[in-house]
Amino acid sequence: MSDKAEVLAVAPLMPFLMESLRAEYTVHDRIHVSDPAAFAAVAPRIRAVVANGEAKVPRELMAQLPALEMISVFGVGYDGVDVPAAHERGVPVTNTPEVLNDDVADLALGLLLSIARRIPQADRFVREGEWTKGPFTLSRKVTGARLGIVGMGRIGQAIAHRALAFQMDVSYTARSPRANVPYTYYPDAAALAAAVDFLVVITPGGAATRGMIDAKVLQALGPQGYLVNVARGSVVDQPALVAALQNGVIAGAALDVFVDEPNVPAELRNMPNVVLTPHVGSGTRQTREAMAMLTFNNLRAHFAGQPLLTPVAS
Ligand code: 8YV
Repeated sequence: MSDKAEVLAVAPLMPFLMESLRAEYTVHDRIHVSDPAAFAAVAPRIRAVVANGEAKVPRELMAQLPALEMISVFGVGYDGVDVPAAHERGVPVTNTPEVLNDDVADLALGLLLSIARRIPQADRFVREGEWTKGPFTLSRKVTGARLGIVGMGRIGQAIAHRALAFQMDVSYTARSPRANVPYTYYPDAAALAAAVDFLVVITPGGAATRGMIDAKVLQALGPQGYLVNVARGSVVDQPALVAALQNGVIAGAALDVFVDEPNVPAELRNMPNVVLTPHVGSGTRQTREAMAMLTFNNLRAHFAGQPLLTPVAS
């Protein structure tokens, strides 16, 4: 038998990450789902789990892995991992912070511009020959508008920096005001929504933020307001959002994340005042390669007995 450490991949991983992993480890690719009998045979030997930002690593899965030593997440978000359960057993969890800040912030601004200026709709208008029949409808000015950011972590701050170039008036909500940022703080999402034209959501997923952007927040955002979500689908009450869009409670939404990815409700797909992207916030070649490297280097550090590069705190 090979002396390579055995690793379980619980999510589809980028080919370049898979290649590096296979060079150093014996990788079992999602066999816990596809082949329970094979999984039962190898489970006692699995020493590490590799996940992505969306994958579930519940306590029950960890309980089947008595030799588990670490969990390396390809993504900054780790809301699918039961971190307390891992830490109880002394199993560290790592993620890929920082390397994707620019891309996610770029996409947030791209989505904001897309929904305000109706860029995808304008593209369809030209392609479908509508221009020859008359002019495109007027859109919403971005420069100088009021931007509210839900979550003022590293990516929230990168979004704010970009918005300043558009002379936007930036405010935010977070669990508590941040000493190092110059923007106006609101204690909750509803108060923030009432004060802005664009509400951008970039807060971690998980139990603490589930359904945070609810009917009340959307009501506060109002009929001239736009929602942009580049965080997690779970942060927005999706049925409430559909109803708000259908009833003109808000003007529009641009969404990169959804509750049950890759399934997107037909109502959202059919609405004209919505822009949709398939969870591609970090989806550039450069950033995904950097994320893969960090995911891999965390594993490597662990197996070499060295300090982890980016462990998740308890
Ligand atoms: C995903 C993400 O990990 O970093 C995160 O939290 O949501 C993404 O970068 C990526 O889509 C891989 O699945």
